[in-house]
Amino acid sequence: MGLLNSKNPKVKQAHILLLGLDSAGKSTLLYRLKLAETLTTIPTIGFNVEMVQLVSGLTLTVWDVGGQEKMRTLWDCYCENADGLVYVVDCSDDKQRLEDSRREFKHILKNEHIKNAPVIIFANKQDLPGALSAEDLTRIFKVKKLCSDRNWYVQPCCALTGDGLNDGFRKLTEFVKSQLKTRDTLAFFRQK
Ligand SMILES: Nc1nc2c(ncn2[C@@H]2O[C@H](COP(=O)(O)OP(=O)(O)OP(=O)(O)O)[C@@H](O)[C@H]2O)c(=O)[nH]1
Ligand SMILES: [Mg+2]
Repeated sequence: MGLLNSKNPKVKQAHILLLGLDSAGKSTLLYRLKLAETLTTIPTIGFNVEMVQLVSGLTLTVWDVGGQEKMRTLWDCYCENADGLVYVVDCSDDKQRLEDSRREFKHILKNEHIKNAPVIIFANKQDLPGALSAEDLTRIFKVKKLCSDRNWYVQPCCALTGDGLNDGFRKLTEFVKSQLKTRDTLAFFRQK
């Protein structure tokens, strides 16, 4: 993956929360990004945490939290310290599941800890016939309205092949760096 590089000296750290319904493709995406391999996943009970180094100089600690219904009630507990949210949607899901995903997305955006945190939505499983496009997902999820208080981007992808992942994480890096810069500047002036 073009973004991966373990030798960049100007490393900054960021915590990223990776959410989405069960079977959206979160763990597949995470391991594709980290290892450039497609791993056979099993449903995540609890969470996976992985560090991923990007060429941009940013090291991401990615928290991949299980998306099954009973686990979604715990998502809020993972928001503290998150510098960015990556939300994965299975674009081949039926209407009801897409509505469930939209509802959960709307809910998590209200969490105080990630109030202004940037959001990347991965419109996943674009390889499947009839998959919802990134444009339609943006419209159906009302992303423009829900994310009016933060930086956001909707990236079509296929986590199985890795298509679209670099572009989405490049955008995330851009947003997170700008967020961290603002935070550093504020902290500097508070110390004065
Ligand atoms: N066709 C297709 N299948 C995918 C893609 N991404 C993931 N999958 C498949 O979707 C299934 C679920 O993927 P996971 O990565 O385990 O999903 P998850 O979001 O981590 O699910 P939980 O851990 O239960 O929350 C697996 O069979 C993956 O191989 C994709 O882009 N295209
Ligand atoms: Mg998983």
